[in-house]
Amino acid sequence: MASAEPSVNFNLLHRTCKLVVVLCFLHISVTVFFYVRSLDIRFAFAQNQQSRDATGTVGSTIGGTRAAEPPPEAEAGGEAEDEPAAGRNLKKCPQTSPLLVGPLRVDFNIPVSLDAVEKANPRVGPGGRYKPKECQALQKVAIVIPFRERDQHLKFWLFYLHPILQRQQLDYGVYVINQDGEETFNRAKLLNVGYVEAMKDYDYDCLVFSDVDLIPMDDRNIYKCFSQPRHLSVSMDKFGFRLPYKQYFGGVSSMMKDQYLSINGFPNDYWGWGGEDDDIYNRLASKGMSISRPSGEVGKCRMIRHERDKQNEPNPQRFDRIAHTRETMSKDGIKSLSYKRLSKETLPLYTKITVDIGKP
Ligand code: UDH
Ligand code: NGS
Repeated sequence: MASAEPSVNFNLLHRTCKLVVVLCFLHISVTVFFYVRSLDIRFAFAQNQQSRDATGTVGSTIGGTRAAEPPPEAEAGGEAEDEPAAGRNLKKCPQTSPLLVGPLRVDFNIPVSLDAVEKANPRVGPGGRYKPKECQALQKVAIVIPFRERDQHLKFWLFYLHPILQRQQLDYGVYVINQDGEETFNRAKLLNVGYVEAMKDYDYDCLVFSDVDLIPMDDRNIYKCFSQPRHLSVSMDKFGFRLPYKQYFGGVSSMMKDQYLSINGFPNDYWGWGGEDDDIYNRLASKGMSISRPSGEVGKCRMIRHERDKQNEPNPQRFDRIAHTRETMSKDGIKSLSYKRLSKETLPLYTKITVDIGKP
């Protein structure tokens, strides 16, 4: 008996020590894992706020100033007129931009000021216009945002999207279509106005329609047009990074000018929330078009959380209307659009067009 006791104690001690070593190992592994992951995220975040030229030179724009940059006026981005890029003997940009960085961190808890966004994007010209100086962009893209009283969301949109769009080597302009007054909101009609107003500025061949509160989480999700209409916001955080239903066409979408015109644009008669995106889907389907989409991985995006806006209650007529798209689409659309433009402001990061679009 006397000789058994120390051996029991020793076994116990030995097991306890083993357990402590295993726990320490686990603790260190978890710490290292999260540390490495945070480095990844920080790196991706930094990348999003950088723009690179075609030679691969990186100019950091965090916090504003950029080293060794030519002054903004020497850049091609600010030109409002259709300057012949071919005349400058520029080669076409490649199908896949070499400047893309892939997944991005998107965080809405950081302070963003328009001044800082402006400083961080010196190549973006008045009205939110840009075109690459290193090559001739493959498409001229008008980005149209329906808008009313979402200034905080717009700041985030500009902060995240300008660096992304430049890395995508697009020739683009940003159009914020601001609904004047207090009447019920009408998203699709504002998008039609955006089409008309953007075309007055430049010979755009592609339209991207984006809600102001949606930010892509991967710059490989190219804000351009494809041989079929494109749905870009396919994998939203609020839907658990899934498509809510197969026909869903809301959030961010793109269409070539001729695709848009072939469906008579969008309906003007959806006042309030819901259904207008389903009507657009019905229009496209009725003309035999299909929807092109990026993969779920590339199409990930975040929505800025918000409450329902004033004067944008669910539209009780929406179900009836989407049941009759085929009958109504030839009468209600871009051909029958009427509105009054109240102002056009060519601001440093976007063009703001304020309109009276009437009421239901
Ligand atoms: N929009 C405005 N101002 C408005 C209403 C809409 O700018 O007053 C624009 C904006 O670009 C927005 C888009 O129209 O991203 C789509 O409108 P929405 O915000 O009504 O659509 P969403 O599906 O929200 O984002 C629906 C209400 C969610 C309520 C959630 C309550 N927790
Ligand atoms: C559908 C709406 C769409 C809307 C989608 C997602 O039910 O307009 O939900 O809405 N269609 C109808 O109501 C007929 S969301 O969850 O983003 O608010 O886009």
